[in-house]
Amino acid sequence: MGVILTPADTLVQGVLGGNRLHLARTISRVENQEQDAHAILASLYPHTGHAHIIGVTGAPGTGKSTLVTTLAQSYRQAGLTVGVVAIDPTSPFTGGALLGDRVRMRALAGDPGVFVRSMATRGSLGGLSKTTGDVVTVLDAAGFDRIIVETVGVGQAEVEIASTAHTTLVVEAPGLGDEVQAIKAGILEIADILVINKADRPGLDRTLRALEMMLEIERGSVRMIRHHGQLMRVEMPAALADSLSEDENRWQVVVMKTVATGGSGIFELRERIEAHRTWLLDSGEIVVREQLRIANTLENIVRAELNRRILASMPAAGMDGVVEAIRRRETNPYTAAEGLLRHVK
Ligand SMILES: Nc1nc2c(ncn2[C@@H]2O[C@H](COP(=O)(O)OP(=O)(O)O)[C@@H](O)[C@H]2O)c(=O)[nH]1
Ligand SMILES: [Mg+2]
Repeated sequence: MGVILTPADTLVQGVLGGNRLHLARTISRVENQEQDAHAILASLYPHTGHAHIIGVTGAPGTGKSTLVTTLAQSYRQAGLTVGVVAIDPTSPFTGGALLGDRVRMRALAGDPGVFVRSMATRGSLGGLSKTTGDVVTVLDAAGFDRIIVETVGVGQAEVEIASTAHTTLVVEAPGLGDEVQAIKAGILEIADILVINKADRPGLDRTLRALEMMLEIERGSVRMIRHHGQLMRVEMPAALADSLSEDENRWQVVVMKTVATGGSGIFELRERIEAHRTWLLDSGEIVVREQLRIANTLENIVRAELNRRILASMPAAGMDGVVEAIRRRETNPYTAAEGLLRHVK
């Protein structure tokens, strides 16, 4: 409709040359999965691998967007450039938390060393949008030193962020009470740093104790055992616990306290993130994380492409016909699936 699209080559050159308008357009094109999106990403890919990617996840309202904003400002003070990707589930009532994020992150506007992109998950509950990894690729190619990805932690999403980021922050807030107790064990597996934000709020000590106890259990100095059906906390002799967690090369997950609105604890948090980055590089663990990231990316691309091909090769009413045939027991889902796959080119 009279819209002249910027050629892909121009966009790629623009992104690599630091043109913000071209960067924004490229991200839109990637996000909307336009036809030339893969070609653009393929051209940008050789220029990636520079950024350190920081995932920030946690329940809604824990102050993640505020924390990301303050953290980005802190990185700017240290002379580093920052790309931010904020992902929020779309709310059918307010049109999404995007508006709130934009307001929250307004403090970052006007700084050429920062680029903020808000994305909606379009229906799915929290988690990563399908194209989050691609947007990170674009920002990485654009040369940002740190890329911060904010996601709402809803079950599986927490695990997804860990395979996208180099360093994962899990954010809690005091006063969530039972919620802290209910944190799934999985969260400790993905957290490189635990953050209690809103440390100015009542209930800090209780939250801190709950998280530290979970960490102790993880470290092995405390064991939970079942005795006559009751869960009991048993302290191991310090020497035994020490010998079990003697491994000096292991990263120690700690709990950090922050007040994102006032800025306290932010410098220490930044230092801890940087310490994790240094540990990843020195220990060689960075290779493992990169392999995980790449395998995840590859799998997503293959799955999306297969999906597209299956849909494209299916006759318009094909699926309905097959479903009906299965309902009448003329065939079964297993044989029918084989048949559908045979048409995929
Ligand atoms: N008291 C206090 N409020 C905070 C703090 N950090 C964020 N908030 C407030 O908590 C609310 C939710 O923050 P937001 O960053 O949108 O949380 P998100 O949903 O996790 O992204 C906002 O009103 C913030 O101003 C903090 O450290 N202390
Ligand atoms: Mg938010």
